[in-house]
Amino acid sequence: MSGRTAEATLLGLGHMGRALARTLLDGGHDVAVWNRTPGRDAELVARGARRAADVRDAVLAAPIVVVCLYDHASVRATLDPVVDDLRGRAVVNLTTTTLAEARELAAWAAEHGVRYLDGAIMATPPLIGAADAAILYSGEEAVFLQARPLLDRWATSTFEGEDPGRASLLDLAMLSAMYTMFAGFLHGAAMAGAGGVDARSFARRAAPFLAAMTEFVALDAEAIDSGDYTAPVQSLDWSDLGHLVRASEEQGVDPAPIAMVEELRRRQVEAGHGADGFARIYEGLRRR
Ligand code: FVH
Repeated sequence: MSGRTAEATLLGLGHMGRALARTLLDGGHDVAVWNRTPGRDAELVARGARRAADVRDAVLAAPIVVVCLYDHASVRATLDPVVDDLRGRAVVNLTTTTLAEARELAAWAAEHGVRYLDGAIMATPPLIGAADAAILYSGEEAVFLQARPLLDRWATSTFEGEDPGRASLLDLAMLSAMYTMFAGFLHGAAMAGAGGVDARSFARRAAPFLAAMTEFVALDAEAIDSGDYTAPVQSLDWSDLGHLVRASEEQGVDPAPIAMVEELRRRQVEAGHGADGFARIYEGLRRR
């Protein structure tokens, strides 16, 4: 690779890594790239990326090393052998990790004189560079500020604080909410399908309904933060979901998603909170 220093290096050219590199190159940035399996950089090199011969070559190419690998283990497997070369450089890790994994990586980085920023991508590869893409960051603010001209090419960049685990925490909490909602949609689609309604027709009705219901998220949050679960509309006693479980079973549809919600409701009722609102379920879920 040429002796000139690139602005950033990108380690990991999977679907997301390629989208990140492509967006930087299209924005006129000087980027070095590396991937474990050769051959995934062809399109990027054609756009002007510098091909690194190996991880060490890649790390030495730039002061900012962006990491977008499969998981925490692959990050450690890739960075451990070049830790001495990383000293004094900034690592921006966009690989999905848990809060504990992000903190562990930050501690590892600090121990070796590596500056560390953790990132959580709230977008799919085609959305990188688009207006509604968002990436959350936490860790060393100085790294966030240094890398910001690059970060802002990808998405709206938000710094969430110095705890390196914060971005991961928010990411996985939001994904938990999203996947549970999608499982609910799929269960509804299975019920509707068993009654002869195709999924597209169901989705046309469900999507605006679900969007309207998100208004209640803020009300639930108020109840949680204040600890006042007084039922604003309907109580847990009133919200018995047994009929939804029964309706699902009658149609031969696995009631697992709605049965799980009913179980959470029932536990609160049995604990004596039947007069409270639905948000009370939070108390049964939260860490003691
Ligand atoms: N794709 C998405 O929609 C999501 C959106 C939210 C954030 N995620 C996270 O981004 C990380 C990378 O995801 P990806 O979509 O690029 O994933 P893949 O296309 O599967 O590419 C994985 C890359 O990781 C490399 N890799 C895997 N194991 C190792 C290892 N032990 N050592 C070195 N590199 C490794 C793999 O290399 P190769 O298989 O081509 O050799 C790919 O470059 C991820 O954390 C998502 O949760 C994306």
